[in-house]
Amino acid sequence: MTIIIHHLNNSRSQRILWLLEELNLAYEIRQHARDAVTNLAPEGLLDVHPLGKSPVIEDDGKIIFESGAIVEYLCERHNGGHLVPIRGTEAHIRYLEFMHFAEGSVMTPILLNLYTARLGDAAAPLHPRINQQLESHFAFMEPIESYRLVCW
Ligand SMILES: N[C@@H](CCC(=O)N[C@@H](CS)C(=O)NCC(=O)O)C(=O)O
Repeated sequence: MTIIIHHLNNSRSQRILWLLEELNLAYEIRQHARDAVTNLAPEGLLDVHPLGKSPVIEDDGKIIFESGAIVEYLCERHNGGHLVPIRGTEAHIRYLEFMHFAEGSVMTPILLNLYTARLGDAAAPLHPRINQQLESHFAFMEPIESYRLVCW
């Protein structure tokens, strides 16, 4: 059965499109366009999930939300085992760390940066801390040779 992905432009849904391509799966895109003024998702997404957020997929009668959960589900259900390190290995620990790092850590300064940009000068006192956090998180994500040797 074809997987349906509810895709919102400029969103985390891009992660799921990438994975669907990596796994060579058949899928259908239901496009949802951000409002040109508010940049928010259209109300139609509320018909798919109560939070009205993307990504959401439909597969085999199931509706699945939350990008990290969708990634794990697709790998487990649709032959993505080669992308998931074996449990109990160092590589699997790194996999878990970065699976949660995306939403649990790095997204906080990214979103603070986006939202405070709308406040203009009122947000100026917050910028040094937000910038420092953005820099440290992105530097951390860069592949460091010694770290890679230990992990992969
Ligand atoms: N933690 C969720 C976040 C979902 C989320 O916030 N999606 C954003 C796009 S990246 C969205 O739909 N925003 C539209 C809105 O809030 O109106 C995930 O990883 O799927």
